[in-house]
Amino acid sequence: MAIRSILTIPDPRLRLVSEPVAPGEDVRALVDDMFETMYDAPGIGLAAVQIGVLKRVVTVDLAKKDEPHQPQVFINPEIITRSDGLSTYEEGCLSIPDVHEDVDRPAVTRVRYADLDGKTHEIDAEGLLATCLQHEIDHLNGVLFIDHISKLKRDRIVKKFTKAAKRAAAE
Ligand code: GNR
Ligand code: NI
Repeated sequence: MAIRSILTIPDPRLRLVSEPVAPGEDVRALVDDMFETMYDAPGIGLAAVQIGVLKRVVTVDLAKKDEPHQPQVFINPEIITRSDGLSTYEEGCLSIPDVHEDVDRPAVTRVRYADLDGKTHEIDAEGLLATCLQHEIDHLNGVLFIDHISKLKRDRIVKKFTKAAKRAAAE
């Protein structure tokens, strides 16, 4: 197990589409590293691409700080249906540190995914789980939460991180 470093914008890998996990492929070691990295950060969700692994693997834990861990793993997750009704959450992303913006997304989604044993499941996600899974599935498709806010705000955020990365590279 290891804490892995988390990619931040404007790393171009965050814009790539992740590959499906093959039937029978063992991703337990990857999932262990993802939980360790996510709990250390800390975050409520993580997509494998955020640690530079382009596989369709997501970890989630929505437990509060004082509660026991509730680790959830979603392999090859797909949104099957979305509600018409939207809900708004203030989102953040470990790949865009210290930026928080309101995002509207479908309030309820039906999600199909495989577990670590390769068994397929379907769940109706609502509330924070629905938002978090949509945020993570976006990552698997190279989409970031800032793509759901105004272009003006997005451009400002990207510019700030691009400048900071250039300054860091020049040192
Ligand atoms: O830790 C996280 N919090 C969060 C809050 C609102 C909506 C989505 C998230 S996911 C984020 C961790 C992350 O970047 N996952 O990709
Ligand atoms: Ni994120």
